[in-house]
This record gives sequence, structure tokens and C-alpha cells, in this order.
Amino acid sequence: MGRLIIASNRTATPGEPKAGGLAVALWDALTERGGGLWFGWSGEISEREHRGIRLSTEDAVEFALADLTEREHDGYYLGYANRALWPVCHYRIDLARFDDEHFECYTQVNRRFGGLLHGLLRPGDEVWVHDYHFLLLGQELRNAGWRGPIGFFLHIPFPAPEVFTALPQHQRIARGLAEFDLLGFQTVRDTRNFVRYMVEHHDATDLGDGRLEVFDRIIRTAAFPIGIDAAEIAYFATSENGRSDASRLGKIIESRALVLGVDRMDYSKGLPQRLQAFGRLLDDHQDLCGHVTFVQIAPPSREDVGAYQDLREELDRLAGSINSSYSDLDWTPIRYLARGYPRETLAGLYRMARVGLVTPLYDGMNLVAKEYVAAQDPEDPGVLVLSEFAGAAEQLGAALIVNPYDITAMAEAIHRGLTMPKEERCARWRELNEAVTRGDIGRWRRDFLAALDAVGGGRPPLRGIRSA
Ligand code: ADQ
Repeated sequence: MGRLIIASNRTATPGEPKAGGLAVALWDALTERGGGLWFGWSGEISEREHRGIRLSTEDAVEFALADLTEREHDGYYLGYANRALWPVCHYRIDLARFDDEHFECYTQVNRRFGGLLHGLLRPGDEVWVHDYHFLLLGQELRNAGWRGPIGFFLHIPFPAPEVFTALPQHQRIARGLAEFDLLGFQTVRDTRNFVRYMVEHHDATDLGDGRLEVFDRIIRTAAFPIGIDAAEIAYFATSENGRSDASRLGKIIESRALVLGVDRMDYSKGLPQRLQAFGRLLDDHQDLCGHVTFVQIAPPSREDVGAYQDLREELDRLAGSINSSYSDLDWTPIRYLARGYPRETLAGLYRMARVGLVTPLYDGMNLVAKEYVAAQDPEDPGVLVLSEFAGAAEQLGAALIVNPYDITAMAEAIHRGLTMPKEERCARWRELNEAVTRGDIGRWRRDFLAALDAVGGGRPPLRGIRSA
């Protein structure tokens, strides 16, 4: 079997411990094959138009990293990926900014990176491209002459065609996507959206079994719901560090019930609605005042994108307003921590939380939902309140499923979670934990690679590949 080549915008850091489910999973995928190559952006912005790649080797894995210039970082990364693709794929056309120059820059970076990567490929290699930064990378590899298998996994949602077509460049993106042999999505819903988009807008023929004939090629599509390392989270939750950090919070909230939210600060995560729902809970159930504390952990991300600055201000205002209405001498209802924490600490906090609030307005999967489940005490588990618009809801139907736009319903779900009898909590948790353990990160990786291996041999001839 040839080498596995992974291409992702950000990679694990060469020479440093691989932290977080995805970094570990991809690292394992590479080492399991006895070595491979991980290609991506170095995270560096190089002012002097540094055009080459830096190679380093760890165990049998080679890292090949390229810098971006300031202009590329602005146009490709902040501009097109984060201001156009991210909002559109999360159903926020209102926040999208469409700028032809940004798209030009996005195609140039995909072309430059495609050329760099192509120079590193050998016959027999298998390429696995990740996420919305590299939608055109497959096409650029084809243009450079690569005929071997290329798989693609989209970590964020593929929206309904009616929304995706708002992207002024959607036709060119579709043409690029059709150069992958296998396209993997988080959910059945995303996969269906993609198939419908290709059929309705590009005359694709649905051949069944996830196969599509489009642009003179046959491509495969399937859902591969990403998972977590459930055993690791369960271990962290009871580890020395996990417990001691959780007990620091425990001293502050004392015997009060903990409602917990953990997210990157992003407008897709539904944070304002979540704070409002907690405020509504206190309005409607005043007996809870003094007996429940909501801790929201949300480190700022992408602070150089305007919509994120607005979000931070809104959250500060909402938390301040609810706290000023309800705080007492010895109780602050909402503790809002705008920073990240180590995974052990998060696991300890998950285990302590009576209710885990995971209520994104839209989300590819949402790994926090699965981590919350894996961290629970089987004898006395907490309750997961989960948005119907998180990809995770397709697998975690035993959670309390809510519409994150319905503030009253969310408040009632939190109340139900806080008052749920132990027997029901245990029964729901067993079902959730079974789903989380069965569909863990190892399964995701193995399923995707098995499907990619399967397409490896039987690719149809390629015709008419054009530049994006
Ligand atoms: P993200 O949008 O980043 O990922 P998510 O899946 O919820 O979202 O979280 C990723 C990881 O970040 C989790 O392991 C979580 O523990 C960690 N994390 C979140 N908040 C944190 C905090 N405050 N401190 C420390 N760690 C924190 C994208 C898609 C998701 C998809 C993933 C994986 O948007 O939908 O699930 O990729 O495919």
C-alpha cells in the first residue's frame, strides 16, 4: 500500500505532543501506514514572499509546511475561507462578504499549494484533503498531472443548495470538488444537500449508493460522522488534573447545580441565544435563583474578523445584564470565561456539570457534545441539551433535542435537565454513550480510508480538467 498524504490548512506541530482528537487521529492514520506526509500551512506569515516548503520528519511521518504571505493570509484565509465560505456553510449569508479579489487569492493559494504538494507525491500515494480551505486543491493536483486517488472530508456543513448557490463562485467550486474521488461529509443531511446541489445545478446523475456522475467523472459521496477518543476523555475526567481543576470551580459554585457551555467563540455556536435561555430560565423558575450557576467557556477566535468582535461585545452585554438583574451577595448566575482550558480540565468540568448545553445555530458535528457524554459518571450522569442543528444530533437522539432559536423551549429543556430523575438520566446516557463509543474517532478514520482505498483502483478516465 502506498503512502497516505494528508493535506489540511493547519497541521499538528512537528515535534510536539499531538493534542486534540483530530490531530491525534490523523497522526495515527499516518503512523499506522508506517509513515506518510502531512502537508499544510505552517501558521507563519512570511513577509518576504517565501515560496518554498519546510520539511521535517518525526517518526516515519514527514511534515511539509508552507508559509502564507500577508496578502494570501488576508485574501485566502481571512477573506474567502472565513468571511465567505464559513458563513455561507453555516447559513449566515447575511454575514458573508463576497469579494472577487479574495476568491482570486483563494484560487491562487490552492494552486500554489497544489503545485507544492504535487512535487512531493509518488506513484501509489493516496491523498486525503481536509476542509473548506482546500476545496480546489484536488483540481489543482489534477492540473499538475496527478491521477492517483484523492479523498476530501468537509468538517463544516454543506448547506442546502438554495444557500450554497448564494456564493457567487459556486460553479467554479463545484467543478473543483468534482475532481475528488471520494467526498465525505459529517452527516447524511450534508451528503444529501451536496448530491441535490450537484443534480439540480450541474446535471449530475445520481447512480445510487452515493455515486454521482458529473462533469464526465464518477465520484463517491458518503457521510462519515467524526467522533472523539471517548476512552481518553473518560480517563481525563477522573484524572488527577481533571478532578483538581474541577474542584477549584466546585469551591466557587459550592453545592449549586452547574450548567456548562464550552465553545470556540463563534457566531455559529448560538451563544447569545444560550445566555438568553438561561436568563429566561431564571425569569420563569425563580425558585432556581441561588441554586444554579451557568459557566460558559468561550475563548475568542478569529478576532480580526469584524463579526467576531461584535459577538464578543454582545456576549459581554448579555451576561452583564442577566448578572446585574439576578446576582446576590453570594451568587453570580453566569460566569463567562473568555479563555481556553486544557483538555483534562474540560473533561473534569464536563463531569461536574448537571447539564451540558450544546446549542449551535448550525454546526458540522460538534465534538463538545460527544466529549460531554464521554466524561459523565455512569452512576450519576448529567443531561445533554443539544441543538437539532448540530451534526451530532443525527447520532445523539437520546439527548434533549432543542431548537436553538426557541429561547423558551431551551429554558424548559435546561429545567428538565436539572430536575430529571436519575433513572431517566442513566437510561439516556447509556444510549448516548453507546453511540459516542461506537462511532469514535478511530472508526471515522478507518471508515474514510477504507472507502478511499475502495475507489483507488476503479477511477474512470479524466477529461477536460480546467483551471478554477
Ligand atoms: P469547531 O468549530 O472548532 O470544529 P467543535 O467540534 O465543537 O468545533 O470543537 C473542537 C474542539 O475544540 C473540541 O475538542 C473542544 O474540546 C475544543 N474546545 C472547544 N472550546 C474550547 C475551549 N473553550 N477551551 C479548550 N478547548 C475547547 C470544526 C467544526 C465542527 C466539527 C469539528 C471536527 O466546526 O462542527 O465537529 O471541526 O470535525
